Amino acid sequence: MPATRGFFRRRPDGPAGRLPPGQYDVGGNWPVLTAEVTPRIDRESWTLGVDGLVDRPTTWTWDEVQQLPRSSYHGDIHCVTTWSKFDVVFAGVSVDSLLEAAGPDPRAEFMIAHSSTGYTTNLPLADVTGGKAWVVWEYDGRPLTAEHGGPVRLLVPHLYFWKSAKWISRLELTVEDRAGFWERNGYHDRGDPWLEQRYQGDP
Ligand SMILES: Nc1nc2c(c(=O)[nH]1)N[C@H]1C(S)=C(S)[C@@H](COP(=O)(O)O)O[C@H]1N2
Ligand SMILES: [Mo]
Repeated sequence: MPATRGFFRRRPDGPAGRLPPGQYDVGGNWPVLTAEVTPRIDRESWTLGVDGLVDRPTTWTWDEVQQLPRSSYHGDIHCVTTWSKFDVVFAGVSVDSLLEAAGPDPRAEFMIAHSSTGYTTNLPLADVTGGKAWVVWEYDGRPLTAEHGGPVRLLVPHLYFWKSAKWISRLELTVEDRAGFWERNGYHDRGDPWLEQRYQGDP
């Protein structure tokens, strides 16, 4: 019986099974994808709020957020424009730590991440709890640069990277799923790269 053509074709995907469908390894580059003008935000005036359906709406200054337990991510990221980047290292604080302080209302099911620029993205709460999401200010041991969302961005690496809002200022917990910037423009509400949830209407 002839082997199925293509079955053993070598895939340029590095370690086996590491590249989600339709993605390629961008290697050492880190593309910048920004819809708005890059804002210049200084750490001294930056704050982060967690509000909406929480018991204790909380705001952290730069110094206060540094006091929270440090948490880091070492792994891969995947952009819907088809690049993936392996072995990135980010450090900051886990979203769990922020939510623990704010006390989510049991009715909350979604989180809207707001950038100070007006960019938003919606996420199921289940995708940002349980050690799956971070608020980060370091990349490879250095301060996150402005073009990549510095001083502070969201990081939700198991979903397409448009969910990782840059320049975040506010995390809002909600009952209803409210489409964010790219979601209103046709991108998927969840965005799991392994399920290829690129556009509204994908599985
Ligand atoms: N505020 C804001 N956050 C954003 C974006 C943006 O345009 N504005 N682009 C998103 C998209 S589509 C991607 S792929 C990543 C890109 O992050 P990078 O520029 O650091 O690679 O940021 C996401 N977060
Ligand atoms: Mo993206």
